[in-house]
Amino acid sequence: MTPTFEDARLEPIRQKVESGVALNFEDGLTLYRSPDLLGVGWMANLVRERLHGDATYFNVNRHINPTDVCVASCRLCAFGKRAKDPKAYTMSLDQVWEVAGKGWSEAVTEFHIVGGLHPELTLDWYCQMLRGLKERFPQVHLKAFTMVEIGYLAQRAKLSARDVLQQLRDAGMDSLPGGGAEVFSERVRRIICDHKITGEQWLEVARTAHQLGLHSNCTMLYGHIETEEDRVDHLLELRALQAETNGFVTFIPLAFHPEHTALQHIPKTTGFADIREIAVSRLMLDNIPHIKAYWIMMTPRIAQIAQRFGADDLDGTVVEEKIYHDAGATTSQNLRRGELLRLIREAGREPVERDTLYRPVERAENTFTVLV
Ligand code: V47
Repeated sequence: MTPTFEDARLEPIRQKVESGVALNFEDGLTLYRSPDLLGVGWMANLVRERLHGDATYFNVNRHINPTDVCVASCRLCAFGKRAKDPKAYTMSLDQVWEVAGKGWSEAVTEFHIVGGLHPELTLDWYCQMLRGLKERFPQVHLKAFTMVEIGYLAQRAKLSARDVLQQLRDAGMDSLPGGGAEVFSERVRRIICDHKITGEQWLEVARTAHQLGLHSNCTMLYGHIETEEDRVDHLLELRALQAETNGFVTFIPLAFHPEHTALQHIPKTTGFADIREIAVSRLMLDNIPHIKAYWIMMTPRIAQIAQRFGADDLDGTVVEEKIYHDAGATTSQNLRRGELLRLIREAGREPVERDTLYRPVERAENTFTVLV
């Protein structure tokens, strides 16, 4: 049954959504500005169910952050530290491999590996790290390094991003996470992350990775100094690259957490804004298969509701998350598998455990099989 929307401006958008026509810049702004969250969410849910039915995906993963030493000093970040900071840490290769082994009882299918832009760790060090992980955990998918880390490694090694990606892939990198995209607007980047690669460079590294056959995720950091126009532009840039490469698997909207950052005067996002962001991204990114409600960032409560507003993925068990917790996230550092199942079933969705590339995973005790 089609409801009557409170906001009549949504009607022409509904017609486009129902007939599968891509939404434009103006539509994006209308979706951001309409107070009719239920109307926006109804359309996003339609697209979500068209693509995935009742399935909500999750995975059992572990985050590994080998170092928080970072040359970039981004205002948005509470994680990165200067090398001289007494609180900074850098793991040895043995420590990375040891940390990876903790939590093995849950039989993780993915290591999500990201870290600071360390001025001394070499490309060879990272390749050894990957090879060591593959030797010890051959079944585990290595989703590693943001486009920003790839750009920095290329600059330091005086190689092209393509060469760096190829060396890392040969050493065991299976795909790339979506971080570091922030908002592509130059004006915004100058203020929140002026030492990072530009938006254009982020997209170029992603293009190259996809051309090499590597899949990646993509993100947008919202709720700081960006405008609604900046957000729509960002989503449209991602959609355009996806039309070219088809390499993005999942989009993850990331709410800015201001605590302990240089932007701590900015208020936190609200539940309304977080849910709207999920819905608008589902509607604008019609060619990206999955929209993730990252519970660490949104809280399990909001992530659960997001399953009825466009999201089809809750990420995973995420053992030991650091980036959001350094920025004041109050969520637990991990969710057991059983708790994720409850969040999904209670929302009337069907839990599907997946691997990184969304192949279903079947479990027996502490082992798993990826069904191909
Ligand atoms: O790159 C950093 C953002 C990202 C803050 O690909 C912050 O599956 C909010 O990319 N407040 C890391 N955000 C997280 C990320 C991610 C998470 C889950 C899944 C995937 C995936 C990727 O978090 C960073 C940056 O964009 N970030 N500091 C902060 N204070």
